[in-house]
Amino acid sequence: MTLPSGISFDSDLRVKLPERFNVAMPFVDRHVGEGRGGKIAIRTAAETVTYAELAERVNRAGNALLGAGLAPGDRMLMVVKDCPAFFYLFWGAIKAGVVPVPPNTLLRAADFAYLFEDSGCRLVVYSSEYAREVEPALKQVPVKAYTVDAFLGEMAKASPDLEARLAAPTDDCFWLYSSGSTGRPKGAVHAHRDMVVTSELYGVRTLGVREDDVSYSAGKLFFAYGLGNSMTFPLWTGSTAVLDDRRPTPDTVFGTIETFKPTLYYGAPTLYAAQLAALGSRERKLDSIRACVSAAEALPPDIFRRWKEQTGTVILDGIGSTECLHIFIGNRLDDYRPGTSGKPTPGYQVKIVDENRKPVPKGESGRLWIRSESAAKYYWNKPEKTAETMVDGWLNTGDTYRQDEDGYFIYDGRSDDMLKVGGIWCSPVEVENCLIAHPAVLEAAVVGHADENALLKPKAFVVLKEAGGGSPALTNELMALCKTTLAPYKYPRWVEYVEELPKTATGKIQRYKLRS
Ligand code: 3UK
Repeated sequence: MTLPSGISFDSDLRVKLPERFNVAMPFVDRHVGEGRGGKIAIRTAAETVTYAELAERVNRAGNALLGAGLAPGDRMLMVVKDCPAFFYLFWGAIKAGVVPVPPNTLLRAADFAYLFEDSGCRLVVYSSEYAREVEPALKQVPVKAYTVDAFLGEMAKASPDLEARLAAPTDDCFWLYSSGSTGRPKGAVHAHRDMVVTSELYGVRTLGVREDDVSYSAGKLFFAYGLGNSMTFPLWTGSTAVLDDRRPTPDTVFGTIETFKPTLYYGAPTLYAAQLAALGSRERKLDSIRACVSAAEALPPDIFRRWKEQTGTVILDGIGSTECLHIFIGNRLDDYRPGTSGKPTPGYQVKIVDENRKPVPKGESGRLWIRSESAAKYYWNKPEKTAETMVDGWLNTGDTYRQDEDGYFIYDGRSDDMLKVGGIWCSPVEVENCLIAHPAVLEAAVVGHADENALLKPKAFVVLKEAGGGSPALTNELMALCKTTLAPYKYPRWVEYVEELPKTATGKIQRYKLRS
């Protein structure tokens, strides 16, 4: 399909956009005019939504937001499961000039309260499934709020016509929150052009997404990964997205694939490993899929090999981030190497540098920096973090990488202590703080430990107040404490009782000494 009118990429793959612009126009509005009004944009187990219906509901949503008193530039926090209303809210906000902020839906009340405050949002819209955590947060930080069902009611009363509010391509458009090892999540502020860049340079030109594709992502829409996979790439190409709001398990994922026959499937290593285990006991029909993608953590080459053996399909590993918005180094169907993240996405500049920010000789390990037109502009309210991470147009990924002799990029781990658990960030400090809240615990250190699939999960080293008190019963108690206090995926899968923790002279825990 040709690029939307007024949009082009030059020979260096820099994007050219109209000076006054609203990104909802190429993603949502243009399809009706281009003859795709009757085409299905979204499929779920409960409904289908055509491009014409989508465009109208986006307008109604934008009008309902303005009707609720929001003004251009105001933030709207949307704690919404994977369902068509996610699209209406996100694009309706953007078209009306309101800034949508979709956080991780798995957070707890205290996290939500922080986000309400930090974002200064004027409205919260939430799926009723999350009421248990969102409503207590709303009591703590009062903000006007609707459930998604109530908002759909407002949309029904609103006008189906909405003039797009024009902006510059580099004006603030939407935010995504990203976490760090200490401190609170940071709102990464993205501009209108960023989704155009990722959809064309990774979606179309790297992965080859096209109009007849059906995309299904196990990674949810609130991740930058799922947001691209299930929403921006399908809308950019006028193709179809399949949404499923259930927690992904091998059963739900295989069931969805068999029912909706996607051509593109997007997962993460932990899920691929669980799917492989489940394939051992039951055959599944997966032949609609022409490409699988993996991101969020490194894909062990053994999972690549077994998946290819059992399904005949390759898994294309790629590294992306909330800050870069989507995959900036990735494998491709016509050029892949298992055990690597592949090569830079066309149009993305990449450098591996030492601690003085000087490029390292090829083959040596160093810190990975990226320069691209899809990078977040800044972190909301966090000038020091912005200055640390975003320097002269380059973005510090926090990852350690090296290049092999053929130019493929090999992941060497994080440069900080952060863990990816099932593809989602987990701060060791947060888990340690939870463990320390137990009356028997003096100190704790949490690190990543490889499970049977070579994927990292949290492991806790615990010093007790009274020596010799470690028991299986206490271990169960500590695990249960973490499961109920934190987002449940963060609980330590192993607890080891030790006499003391390795520390620096200044008392900082040396987590790297505990990794094995
Ligand atoms: C790690 C990987 C090795 C890496 C993401 C695709 O994961 C995404 O965004 P996040 O902000 O995390 C970013 C960090 O996760 N990582 C991601 N993918 C890989 N490490 N191999 C990989 N393939 O530490 C990176 O800095 O949650 C993934 C698309 C959009 C995304 N936002």
